[in-house]
Amino acid sequence: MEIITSHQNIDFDGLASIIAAKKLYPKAKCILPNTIENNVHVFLKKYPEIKKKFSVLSPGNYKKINLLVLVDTQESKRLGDLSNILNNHLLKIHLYDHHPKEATAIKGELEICKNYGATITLLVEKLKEKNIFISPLEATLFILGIYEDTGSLTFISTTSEDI
Ligand SMILES: [Mn+2]
Repeated sequence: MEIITSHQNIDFDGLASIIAAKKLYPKAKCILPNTIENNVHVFLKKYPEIKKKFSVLSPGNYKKINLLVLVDTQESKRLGDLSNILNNHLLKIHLYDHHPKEATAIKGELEICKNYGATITLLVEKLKEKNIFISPLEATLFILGIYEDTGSLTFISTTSEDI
């Protein structure tokens, strides 16, 4: 089983990045962390078509996971209970993240990490490279991720790519 997930207390960049990564990994199941920021919760209530893209993963199925696509974090301590799957030596990990790499970072077979203002910016780059269609609602969610993580393009971490 392939899964795509993000950090606990998921924010709009995490949510947007999961939805974008699903377009690169169509067979993977999207998994929400068990804690969600309130504004993301409100968004998911308002847009059930996004909410329905997510599956529920029970700990009983952790052993079946052979690919973890992790977006907007590289830290096992931000995964909560799901960090247990990292003990599986056969697990492959693909990372997409914009945070500076810490010594404690998870190692991935594939690491797409750039110091952009938001992770969704680097995933949108990938979607554009592959000419993958982005719907108006997806574009709205993606821009929410960029706006939240860059303080509406005002934070010093904002890059021209985010704009
Ligand atoms: Mn982020």
